Amino acid sequence: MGFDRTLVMGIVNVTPDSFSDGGRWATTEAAVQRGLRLLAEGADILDVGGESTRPGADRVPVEEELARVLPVIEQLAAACAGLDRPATVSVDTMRAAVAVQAAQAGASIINDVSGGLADPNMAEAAAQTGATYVAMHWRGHSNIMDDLECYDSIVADVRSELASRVDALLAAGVRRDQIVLDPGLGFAKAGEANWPVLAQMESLQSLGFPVLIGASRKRFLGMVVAGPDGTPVAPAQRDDATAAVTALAAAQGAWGVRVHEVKASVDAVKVARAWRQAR
Ligand code: PMM
Repeated sequence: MGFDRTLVMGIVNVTPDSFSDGGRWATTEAAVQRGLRLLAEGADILDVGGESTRPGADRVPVEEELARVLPVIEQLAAACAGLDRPATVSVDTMRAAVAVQAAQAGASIINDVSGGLADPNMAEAAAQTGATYVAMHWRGHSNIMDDLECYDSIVADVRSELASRVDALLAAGVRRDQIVLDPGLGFAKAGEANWPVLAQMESLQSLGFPVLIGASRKRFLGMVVAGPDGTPVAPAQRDDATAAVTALAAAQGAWGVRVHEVKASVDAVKVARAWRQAR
């Protein structure tokens, strides 16, 4: 997709247990309605996921994941095609089989939080579909990721681990122009550790690929806007902080931001664009 401004990816979690909106859009109909609402608010991409990656989550059987995402993708892809502006659907999955079937159902982006590490067939699936492929920084599944937070230098380590993923993807036949990188905020990264990754985004951008940022409602944002007693605010009260990250990420030239509430981020992108153009 075009890159003259930061794209806003709206989250459509078809899951009963995601950390910030679990259960709210768990049926096909509710998820489709949610996606249509986000499109009306200006989303460029609808990211449909059927497996929660919240810390501690267990895996969902593949049949269950397919049953959750495919009908939603089909309907939302049709809705995108009927718009008078470009918009598209992505599938948030770590499974090659789900990625391939989602692409057949109309998804044009594969958003893999494991960067190809969770499923040995994923790189080949990405190559075969030709879809845009988001490779996120990841060290292990949600049930163990809190134990994998050991870094020499978090910014340099994320960059070099993603560079290795890029090498593996290219070797499997994925084209360079398919690849988008994501530092994986909150994934094997606790609280404060996320800030240097965000603030030094240019380190990741220097690999030469578009960068997607997924800060929306994450705990480190809840901590930064916490009240005097230091208790993080609840996920649904982190949207203003999320929009602030969108503005900063867009000003820094991020390819996209993945967010729960689209409207504020669409406006934040416009602000950042006007700001950049006036420089
Ligand atoms: N975060 C979550 C899920 N999918 N995908 C990408 N590319 N980047 C992210 O940071 C990311 C993701 C977890 O958040 P959610 O449970 O609110 O969807």
